[in-house]
Amino acid sequence: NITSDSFGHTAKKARIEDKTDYSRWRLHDDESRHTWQYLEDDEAAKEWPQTHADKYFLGLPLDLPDLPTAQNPLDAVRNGLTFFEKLQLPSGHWGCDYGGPMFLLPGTVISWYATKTPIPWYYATEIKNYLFARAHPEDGGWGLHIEGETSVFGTVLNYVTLRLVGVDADHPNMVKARATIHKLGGATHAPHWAKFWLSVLGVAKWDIVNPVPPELWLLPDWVPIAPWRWWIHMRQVFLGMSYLWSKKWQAEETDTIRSLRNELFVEDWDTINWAANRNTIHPMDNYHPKSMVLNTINWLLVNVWNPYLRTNSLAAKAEAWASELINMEDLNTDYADLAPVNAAMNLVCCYARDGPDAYSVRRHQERSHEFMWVQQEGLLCNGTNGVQCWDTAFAIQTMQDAGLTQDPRWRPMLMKALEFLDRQQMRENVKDQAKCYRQQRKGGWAFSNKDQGYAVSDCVSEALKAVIILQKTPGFKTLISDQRIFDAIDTLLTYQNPSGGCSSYEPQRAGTWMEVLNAAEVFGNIMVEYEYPECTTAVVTALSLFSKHWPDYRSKDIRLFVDRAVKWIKSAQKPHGGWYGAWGICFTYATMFALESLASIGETYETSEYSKRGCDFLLSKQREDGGWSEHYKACETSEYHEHPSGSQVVMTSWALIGLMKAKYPDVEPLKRGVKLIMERQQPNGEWLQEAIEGVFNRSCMISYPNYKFTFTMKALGMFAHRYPDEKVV
Ligand code: LAN
Repeated sequence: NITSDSFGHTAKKARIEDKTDYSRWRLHDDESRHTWQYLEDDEAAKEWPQTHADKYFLGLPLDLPDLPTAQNPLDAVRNGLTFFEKLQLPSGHWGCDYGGPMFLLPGTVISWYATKTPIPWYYATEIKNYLFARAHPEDGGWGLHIEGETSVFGTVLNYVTLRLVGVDADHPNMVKARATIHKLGGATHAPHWAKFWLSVLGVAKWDIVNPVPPELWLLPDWVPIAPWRWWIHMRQVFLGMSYLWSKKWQAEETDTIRSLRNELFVEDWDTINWAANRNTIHPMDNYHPKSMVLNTINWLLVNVWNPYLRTNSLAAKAEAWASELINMEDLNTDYADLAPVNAAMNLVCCYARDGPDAYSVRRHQERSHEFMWVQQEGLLCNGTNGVQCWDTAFAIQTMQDAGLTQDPRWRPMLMKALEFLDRQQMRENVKDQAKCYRQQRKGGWAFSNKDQGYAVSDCVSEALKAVIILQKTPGFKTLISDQRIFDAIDTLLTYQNPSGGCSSYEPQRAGTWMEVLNAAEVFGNIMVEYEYPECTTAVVTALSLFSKHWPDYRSKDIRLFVDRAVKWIKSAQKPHGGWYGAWGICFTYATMFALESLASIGETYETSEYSKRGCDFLLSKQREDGGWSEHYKACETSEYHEHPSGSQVVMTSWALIGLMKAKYPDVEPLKRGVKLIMERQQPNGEWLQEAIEGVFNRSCMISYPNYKFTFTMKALGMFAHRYPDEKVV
């Protein structure tokens, strides 16, 4: 029955309902490959009951009994763990909604539509519900991320998404959103990536897209701007984009696409001068205006290179090499791909290249479901295929900080977590690593899971620390041999930059001047790797912990590495005493890490000027109620901003952890923070979701829902451990 599919294109009207029955959703955990299943069949639903985790993620009542009121911080940790334990998934890890960015679901839905990937009515329905719930009440628009102000990027792409899944153009919410799009100047004012997706759909013409020439992939490796030197996310996005741009590939025209041409523009579609609008952009979307250099290059590409110099055979050669690189990315990840952005593009590339019935297309389609997540508002697209290794590593470390790893009460939970990390370690480098420009990864861990397979300096470090902690705790098996731990160390030691600092996926391959080629407009700092206090600290602390247990293995390399890394940390301190955070909001997050780095070489509040200034910075931001409350604006502006809604538990925990790492001597401010965290704990042991926690590329926020458990418990646990006799309540 074709009417039950949304994207067969033969169906007249796709099925879409008011809502789905939330008691039918189940999260399927296949060794950390997450897919949400909707059990329409009553028998099947009875045989597979909802777990606490399912209900929690879906926002359904858990009906858990109240726990005895915590009398001290350690009791609060135990209560928190009693709750958090229920969220551990069958394969041993923790997962969660990893939403926030508002451009991921559109990319995925457009890629499904363009490749005629059917989606069931319950997907269409909950995508609609999620986007309606997230539209800004005043203007019906969407921003770059869930807390961001309305932008053309967010509003155009999410409007298109709603129309594709079957929402009528005359639905009141759509009328309102459309008015906002028109007020902002229409879709001609959208940034590069939106123009790209609209052209793939055929809602815009390719002439409106600034050039994405695959020929760049043909540049010899020594050329300073060669794409292999770019930040991995940018070059993987550029890859698929360049292939489709070169082909000027377009989806089959449908009624909806024809209608969108009339809905999204202020001008009459047939009269739009596409090429003249390549650089049109609304100020709201122009976080990183294009450089003069890039504008000049684009002009030359459009007016000289493309019409006069670009031969068919050169284009074909470039497309062929791009296609091979796409293939390598797909095969190295079993079509999971680095993140949902390049996964969506690669799906369309495979469809264009291999045809609708190809295995490559089918496998992409299957794996795209692993990015989807259902929560109380509806269905969204996660930033990656999950947070598995990352959040599990923090959960384990929290137990250590609270001194609870030996408590038999938590043994089964921790054992399962350790077994998970054991199975998720990447035992080999990727095939033909050098050819596809990949970084060594043997012995490492990914942020999500080993299917995705990209080692990240801090993900390797946090997981390694977690493994060492448990394997050195009496009562735990040694699952990961010394040799496998040495493999992780060898890989970690490749991550240092000449400055001493560490970046994320790879050491830097070019200078930050490459940012002049940043064409995305909506993001900052995307073109190359930077050094990050977060990543640098994670590596420093992992190496230090390792050296305590294996003092002889590469001891000189490690000493040198740590020494240079901490020197870099010092050099990155801002005049106000804090550090800028790239992956969490913002100064509070990074200052916590930097203080830990300093402490790892014995520099603390009383012995080090750097540490003292870091602590003073944090203390100067403590609020009346004892908490901290940095706002995401800090990431955009590089200046501390207070959150208008007041103290946040995660932020408060980060500040407390930093202060305690630095051995800040006065217990009073710490007690006030601890008290706030304890007061916010619910009778069943949980903490409620507050403001968004994470960030990338300076402008886009992303949710880390498990932080309200792992970091709160870490702060409370550390406090309990250090001040066992202090009375807080
Ligand atoms: C992530 C998620 C995890 C994050 C940490 C481990 C927390 C960080 O310390 C290092 C960088 C890393 C791995 C990271 C990099 C960028 C990611 C993958 C993300 C923020 C999640 C989503 C984001 C990705 C770039 C989203 C797609 C957007 C593009 C601009 C391509």
